[in-house]
Amino acid sequence: MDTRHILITGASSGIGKACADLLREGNRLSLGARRAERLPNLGAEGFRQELDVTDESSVESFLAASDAAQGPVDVLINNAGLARGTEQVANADGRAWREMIETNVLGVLNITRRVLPQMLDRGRGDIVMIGSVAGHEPYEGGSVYCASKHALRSITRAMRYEVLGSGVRVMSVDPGMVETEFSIVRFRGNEAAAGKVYDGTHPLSAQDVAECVQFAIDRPQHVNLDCIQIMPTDQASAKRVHRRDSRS
Ligand code: NDP
Ligand code: 8X3
Repeated sequence: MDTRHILITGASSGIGKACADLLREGNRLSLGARRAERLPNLGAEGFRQELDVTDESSVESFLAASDAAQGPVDVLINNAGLARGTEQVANADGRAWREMIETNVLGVLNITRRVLPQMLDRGRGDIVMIGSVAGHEPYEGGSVYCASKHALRSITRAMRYEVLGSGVRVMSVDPGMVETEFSIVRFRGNEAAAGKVYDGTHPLSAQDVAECVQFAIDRPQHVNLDCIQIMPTDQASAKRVHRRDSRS
């Protein structure tokens, strides 16, 4: 088989789902998320199964089944992630802190640790992290989400050093504001508050980000796109956003 086996975490929504839609043609996909019923149906060509990246036994059973169905992973897209809440440290919720660290940091490590050894043995493989502008600059009300994405950036860099000379590529796509379910999750289901994030501005679409992922993994083997930072034209930093007709 000369098609690639691409594993996408968090493929039930947003950027992960857009990656699945864009990359399904000509590749063998494995898709995971907790809401398995929302994973795109790829028919006989693809593999999909419930996956909770924070749960080591879920990661283990997902990878055992996807390996049996599709063979070793050629490309791992570490996309599953979330922000929960906008509270400042003085009045934040410790469960939300744990959820963000367990998903955005430990979740990525759980799955990467299982996939990377096979890539090293085979002398090839791509790992793409979905980072964030929040991994480059902290902002108030986002201390732990930003810390999780800063941690991810450090892990990505350290891994780049660790795999140097092996043929494995480690890349990161770090977007600014993307209109997905991200803000609905962050505002705990309050769709009105989530909608205000995008009021009067033109955010990125999930497909804009997926296209960067596709570009990165389609470069020739000797090219490693270490970090692609992508922002809406209307956004110059995490909190500096141009709004035309803000209703907020
Ligand atoms: P969405 O909320 O639309 O998608 C998040 C995805 O992550 C869902 O498919 C969700 O699936 C999955 N997920 C969350 N927790 C887990 C878990 N424990 N195990 C497996 N899957 C999980 O948001 P986005 O598409 O925007 O977010 C994708 C990534 O992009 C995240 O890492 C986010 O931090 C990052 N990002 C987003 C930006 C934005 O503005 N939207 C900007 C910069 C980065 P399910 O709930 O079914 O498990
Ligand atoms: C999501 C983008 O600006 O909300 O990572 O941190 S932001």
